[in-house]
Amino acid sequence: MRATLRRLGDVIPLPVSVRPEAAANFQVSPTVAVSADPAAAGIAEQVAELLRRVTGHPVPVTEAGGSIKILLEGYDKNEAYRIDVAATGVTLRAATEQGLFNALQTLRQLLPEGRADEVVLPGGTIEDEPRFAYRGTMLDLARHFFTPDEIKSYLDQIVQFKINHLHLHLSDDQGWRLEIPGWPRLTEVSGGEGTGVDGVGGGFLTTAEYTDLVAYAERRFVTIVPEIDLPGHVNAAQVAYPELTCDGEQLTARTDAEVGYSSLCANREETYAFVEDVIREVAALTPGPFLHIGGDEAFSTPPEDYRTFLNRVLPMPGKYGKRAVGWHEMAAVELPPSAVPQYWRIEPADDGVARAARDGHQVIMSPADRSYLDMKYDKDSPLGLDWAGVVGVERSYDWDPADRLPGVGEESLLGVEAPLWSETLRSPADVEFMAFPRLPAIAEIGWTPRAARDWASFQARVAAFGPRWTTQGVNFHRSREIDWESPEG
Ligand code: TNX
Repeated sequence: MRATLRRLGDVIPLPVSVRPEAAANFQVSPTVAVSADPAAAGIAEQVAELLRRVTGHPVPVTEAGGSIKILLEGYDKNEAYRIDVAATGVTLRAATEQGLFNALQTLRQLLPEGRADEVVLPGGTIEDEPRFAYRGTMLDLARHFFTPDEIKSYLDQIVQFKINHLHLHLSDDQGWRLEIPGWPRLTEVSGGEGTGVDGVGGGFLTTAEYTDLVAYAERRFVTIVPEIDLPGHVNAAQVAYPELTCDGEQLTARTDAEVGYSSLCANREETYAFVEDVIREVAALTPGPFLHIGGDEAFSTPPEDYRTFLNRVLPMPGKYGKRAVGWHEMAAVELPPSAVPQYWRIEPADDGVARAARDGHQVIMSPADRSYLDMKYDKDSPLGLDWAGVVGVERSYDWDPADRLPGVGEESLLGVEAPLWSETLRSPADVEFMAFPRLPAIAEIGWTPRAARDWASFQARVAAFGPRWTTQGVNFHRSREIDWESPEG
């Protein structure tokens, strides 16, 4: 089949600078080869593999002489890259492998997704770098567990949009999803079958599986951000260890979707011994800089106890070499300097987050009425919740994190994250349905300069992903807000 030639700027997220040059289109010939600096051999092999898949040509990787060149040079910024497409060849340049990996994602979108008889890359130059360092999404493994292979497959999907952080919500009232050395009952009792919402599903990651997953993510330049939700959302932990309640009573397992009824006991030393063990073990298993301690919806923790608890616990990630991230309720106390509040509510202002920003804290922006991937698209959505309203594709795109909260401007933002809670989800296809096409919208908000963003342009570019996702076998919501392209070929 003859694939349609894409335009140089038909990429999500939209690159910072796109200079097309029609006379410079590059025809990928049967003798195409990839040449790379030895230090970029890994990326070169991935570029070659991409071209093999699309063209069917052998595409060898050589040290010199190939018409596709991969160079580790120029740019001092970690994630920046440049692509030059000329009639005679293509060059990918970046100072780091991560920058080259970003270039590879752009290149992939400029090519057809499936096999094509004639493959032409649009001529010209792309220069690109992200607006924010943190562009994330979150999977809730507690309400519904997803296996390591399912998480890896989601990782492979999200990196296409230059998402570089995957936050894993690993514990909640229903289940505990990460093995913790010294506390075996957490996963033996609260990680098994039937511990998902409505008693559906269950499971947990062994430390070996988690380590393997983190390494898999690292090879794709994705930082895993593990979350242990404290001091609320802890019923699963307390069922496994009754000594984590205030009076030692044996609680019963719960698989309903209520929130706010459980709490650790702020006035018992056992609480802090447990929490410190968990934070130390999770920190030891996690190479990335962040450790998320939750802090949300602690409705059954008296406010004074909440502050006591956080004042004891917030320094712990730092003690084990990590930056504490927490849902923005944690801004009720004075935060350690490196701590990052994550705003998740729908209100137009928040005093705690504004104060944290004024004190120099970086903030992650995840307003539920814009960035929550678990909200229904519209009232007819078969999956999802609607407590923050319905969130269509335009609604998820057409906002800006730098004017979401008074006192929290561009310079206070670490970035954006799109959380996906899994109360109503049962399968990877459900995850994909909720994430696509809204996650690409959030990815573009996190990457593309604000002034360059435009809903009509996004609408047109995301339309090409209909056939792409179909070819990839990835589910998505065929939103009527998008005029989806017909299948490739
Ligand atoms: C609120 S967002 C929660 C979660 C729920 C979610 C559902 C947040 C920090 N807490 O416990 O799963 O709403 O949208």
